[in-house]
Amino acid sequence: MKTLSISLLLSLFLSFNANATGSLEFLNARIPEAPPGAGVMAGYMEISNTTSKNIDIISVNSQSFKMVEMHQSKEVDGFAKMLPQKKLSIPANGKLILKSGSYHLMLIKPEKWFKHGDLIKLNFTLSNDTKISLDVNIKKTSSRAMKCAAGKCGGM
Ligand SMILES: [Cu+2]
Repeated sequence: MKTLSISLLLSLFLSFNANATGSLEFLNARIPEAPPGAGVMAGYMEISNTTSKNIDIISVNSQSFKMVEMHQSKEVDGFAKMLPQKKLSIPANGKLILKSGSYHLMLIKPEKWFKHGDLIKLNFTLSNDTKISLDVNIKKTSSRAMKCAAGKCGGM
């Protein structure tokens, strides 16, 4: 039963440490502010895997949004498209960067208008049965970045 108690301890530890969990580390997480009434917002961040095993993010949700999807922006036949992803894979001892024109979180139907300085809690479920909560700031940004946040720009 030694394994069990260690994983219990680990999950206690995880629940108090949003940013450094001993498995995934989140850097520079931000959600660009969108105009009032915008139906979607985007989440960007750098996710590092500090373990020697690949880790997948298998779902993301937030109380502040109706739905959170994992997307990849890609040019298909000359058009910028967003392809829904079933998971985001972070390689062992590697990282995945969520940014405009690439992988990102698509935050769908905000419950209200969120503006600069607001804090959004994102809940990640990982392939290793771990859950991580992360507080992410809404950040004011340029109009181009805002368009990108709404998925209306190509690769950048
Ligand atoms: Cu998207």
